[in-house]
Amino acid sequence: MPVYVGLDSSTQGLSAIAISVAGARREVVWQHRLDFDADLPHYGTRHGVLPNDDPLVARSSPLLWAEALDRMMALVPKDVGAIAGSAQQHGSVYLAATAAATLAALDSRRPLVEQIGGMFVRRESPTWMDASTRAECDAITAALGGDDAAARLTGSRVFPRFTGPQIRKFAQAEPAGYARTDRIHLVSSYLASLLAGAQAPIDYGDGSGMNLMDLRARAWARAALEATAPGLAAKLPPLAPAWTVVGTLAPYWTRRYGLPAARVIAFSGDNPCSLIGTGLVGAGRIAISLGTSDTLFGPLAESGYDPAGYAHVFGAPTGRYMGLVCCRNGSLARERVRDQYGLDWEGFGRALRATPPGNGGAMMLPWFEPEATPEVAVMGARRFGLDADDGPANVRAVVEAQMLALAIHSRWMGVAVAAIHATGGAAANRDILQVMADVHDAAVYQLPVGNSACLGAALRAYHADERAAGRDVPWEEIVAGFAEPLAATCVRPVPAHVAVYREMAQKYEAFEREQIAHP
Ligand code: XUL
Repeated sequence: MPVYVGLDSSTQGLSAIAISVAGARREVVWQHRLDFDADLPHYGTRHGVLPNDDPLVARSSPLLWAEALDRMMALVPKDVGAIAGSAQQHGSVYLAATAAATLAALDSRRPLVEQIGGMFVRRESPTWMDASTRAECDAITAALGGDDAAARLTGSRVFPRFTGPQIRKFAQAEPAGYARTDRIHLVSSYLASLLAGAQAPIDYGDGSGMNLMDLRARAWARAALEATAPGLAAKLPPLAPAWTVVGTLAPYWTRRYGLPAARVIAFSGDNPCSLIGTGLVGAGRIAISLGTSDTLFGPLAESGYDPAGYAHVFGAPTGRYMGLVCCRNGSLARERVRDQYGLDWEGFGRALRATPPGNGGAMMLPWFEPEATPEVAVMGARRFGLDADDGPANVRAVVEAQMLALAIHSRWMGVAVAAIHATGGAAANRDILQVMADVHDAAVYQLPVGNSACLGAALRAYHADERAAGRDVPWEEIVAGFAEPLAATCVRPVPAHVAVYREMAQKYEAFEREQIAHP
C-alpha cells in the first residue's frame, strides 16, 4: 500500500508527514522538519522572516521555500501514492512569463534553486506577518463600498496581510515589476507548481485569504480585482476545489529522488488544512492552534462574515466553510515573556501554577509585534495594573490575554463549544490548556499528532487520491484513527475560574477598545 504525504511550509520551517491507511492500521509512518533559520542559514532569516528596516514589513524568500522543498523531497518515502500540502496563508510569489517553461524543463541533475532564480519578478515575498499595507486596505475598502460590503463579498474586511492589498502596494510602488508579472501565486500554489512542474491552481480555502475571491460564488470577484490592481485577472491562477489533482510529480522529482509519478493534489492554507488535521469535519467543536500565530477555527455550515470585522470566513477543504480568528502575537510573544524573565518552559508552567486565574485584575495586551486581531500597528505590550518586573504575573497575563482575545473575537461564530481540540507547539503545555479551558468554559483535548496542518495535508492527499479513483470517502472516515482527541488528555474547566474569566472578558474588551482608540 502506498503512503500519503503532507507537507507544511509554515512561517519558520517546512515539515512533512507520511501516513499509512492500510486497513484498520492507520498510522503516521514518517515525519521530518527543517527549520528555515537553522537549516538554511544562508538566507539570513530570523524566525523565517528577512530583516527589514521597517517593522511593519515582513518578507521571506521564495527560493528559501523551494530549497527546503528540494531537501525534504530527498527524504520523502519512496512509496508515496499522493502528496498534498499546506502553507502559511496570504503570502505571495510573483513569477515572470518564463516561469511556465522553467517549471516544465527542470533538470534533475542540478539543484532546483540553481534553475528557478530567473523566474521570479520579486526576490522577496510578502508573508502573512506583513502589516505595511493599511493605506492600500483603505483604498480597496472604499472602492468596494465599505467594510461590510468587502466582508460580505470576500468573507473578511480588507486586512494588511491579505494578498490583495499586498498586490496593490507592489503594483503602485513598482509598476514595471507588476507589468512584468505573469502569474501571482500564493505560497501554497507556488509549491504545488514546483512539484507538478506546471502552474497550479489556488484552492478555495487559501483563495479566501486574498480579499479577491467572491466567497459564495467561489470565483474571482471582478470588483475586488479592479479595486486592487490593473489587469489582475490575467495574472491569477484559476480557482479550484482542494481535492483537485494538479498533476503528477514532475520528472525532476522522480529522476532525482527515485520517487514515483505520484499524484500532486492542490495545496491549501495551513488553517484550512488544520481544520482537517484536527478532525473538525462535523459541527459543535472548535480548534485552537498555538503556533507562530494563535488561531481559533471551526467549521461553519454557511458562508457569512464577522459583523464586528475582526475575523474571517474561508472555504473549508470539505467544500463547506470555516470561521477563523488569527492573533499574530502567538508563540513569539510567549517566548519573549519567557526569555524576558529568564525562564524555560518548565518555569513558564510553574509561573502559571503559582498565580491566580484573573491575575488579581492585572492585564496585558501582548502586542509585542504589530497585531492583526485587533489590527494594531504601534508595537509594544500594554500593561494594566501589571508590574513589568513581576515575572510570574506577566506570564499569566500573556496567556490570559491570548485566550481572552480568541474567545472574544470568535463569539460571532455562534458555536456552542462542546470541546476544543488543541494543537500547535504550545498545546503540549497543560498549564496553558487549563487557562484555555477556563476562559472558553469547555473541555480541552490534545491530539495524537501535533502538527495538524501537515497531517491535514496528508489526509487531504488520501481523500483526493481516493476521489480521483472514483471513491468518495466520507470525511469522518478520512480522519478516523488520526485526528480523534485523546480522552485521557482532557483538561476540564474549573467553574470558579470560568466565573472569574466571564467578568474579566468585559474588562479586557474595554482595555482593548481603549488602546485601539488611543494607540
Ligand atoms: C491566518 C494567518 C496565519 C498564517 C500563519 O489568517 O494569517 O494563521 O496562515 O501561517
